[in-house]
Amino acid sequence: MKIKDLPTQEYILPGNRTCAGCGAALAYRHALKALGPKTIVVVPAGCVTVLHGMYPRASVNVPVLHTAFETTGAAASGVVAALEAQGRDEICVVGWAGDGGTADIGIQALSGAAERNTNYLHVCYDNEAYMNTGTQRSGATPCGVRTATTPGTGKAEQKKDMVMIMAAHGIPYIATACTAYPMDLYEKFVKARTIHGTKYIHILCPCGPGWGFDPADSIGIGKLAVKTGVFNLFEIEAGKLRFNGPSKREPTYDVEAYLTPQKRFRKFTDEQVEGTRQWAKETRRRLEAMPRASEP
Ligand SMILES: Cc1ncc(C[n+]2csc(CCOP(=O)(O)OP(=O)(O)O)c2C)c(N)n1
Ligand code: SF4
Ligand SMILES: [Mg+2]
Repeated sequence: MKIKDLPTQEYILPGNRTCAGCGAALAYRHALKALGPKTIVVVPAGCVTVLHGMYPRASVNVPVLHTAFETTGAAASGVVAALEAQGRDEICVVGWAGDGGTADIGIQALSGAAERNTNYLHVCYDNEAYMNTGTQRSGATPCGVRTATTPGTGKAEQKKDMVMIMAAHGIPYIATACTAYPMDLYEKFVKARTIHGTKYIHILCPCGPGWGFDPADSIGIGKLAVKTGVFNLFEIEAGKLRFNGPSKREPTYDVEAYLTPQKRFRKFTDEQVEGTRQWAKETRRRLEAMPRASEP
C-alpha cells in the first residue's frame, strides 16, 4: 500500500488546538483513517483532549468519551461491556492515552483490562513527558532529559519499557509505530482492528515544543529515532516478534544525529550520549533475543 492509497475520509476535522507539527495529532489522524467510522474513542486528560476541544464542540467526527486521567482501561472496559450487552461487535473501542496516562497513572486500569483480555485497542501516544501540563517527567521520559520536574542533571531513570510490560500480559497483538512512518502505522491499526482481545500500539510522537525542535522537523526527528535505534518498529503476535520498516535492519546507533537537534538533550555530556547509545544497543539485543515470527 502506498500513501496515495490512504482513505481520503478525514476523521479529524479542519481546525484543532494542537501545535504545528504535532506528532500525536498526525498519529491520531492516520489511526482513525485505518479504524474507520465504527469507532468509539476513550480519551483521558492530555494533549489529545485539547485536540478534541470543549463540549458541545468537537474536532473529530467519531464518538469520544473523555474520562479521568487514570481510567482509560476501566472506561474502555465499560464501553466494551455495554456494546457486548447490545450484541454490537462491529464497533472498535480504542483507548487513546498519552505516556503519562499509560505508563504512569493509567497503568493499573490498563493492566486490569489486559489481564481480562478486554476486546479493545489501547494506544499510547508517547511524546515522552506530560506535555499538556508543561513538560513534566513521565515514566516514558528518556534518561537524562531535563523537564520541569527533573531540572539540574535531568531524569535519573531509564525510559520505562511499556511494550514489554504489555507483552508480559500475553495479549494477542502488540506493535510499535512512529508518526514518521505513516503507512507502517496505518497497516498496524488495520490489523489490530481485526483481532479480538486486548491490542496495544505504542507510538513515538515527536513534539516540537516539548522536545525543542522546529515543527517542520517533526517527521525527520521521528525517522532519526528509528534509524539510530533509539526506537524500534516491531510487532509481537503469539509471543513472537517481527521487526518492521527500517528496523528490519540493524540501526546505525549514530544517536548524536537524533539527540543534537533537540533542545531537551542540549546539556547532555559525552557520557550521557554514550549511555544512550549503549541503552539503544541493549534494547535491540533484548528484542533480537525474543522468539521471531516469520515474514508474512
Ligand atoms: C488525576 C489527575 N492528575 C493530574 C491531572 C493533570 N493533567 C492533565 S493532562 C496531564 C498530563 C498528561 O500527560 P500524558 O498522558 O503524557 O499526555 P500529554 O499531555 O503528553 O499528551 C496532567 C498531569 C489530571 N487531569 N488528573
Ligand atoms: S505540546 Fe506536543 S503533543 Fe501537545 S499538542 Fe503540542 S506538539 Fe502536540
Ligand atoms: Mg505525554
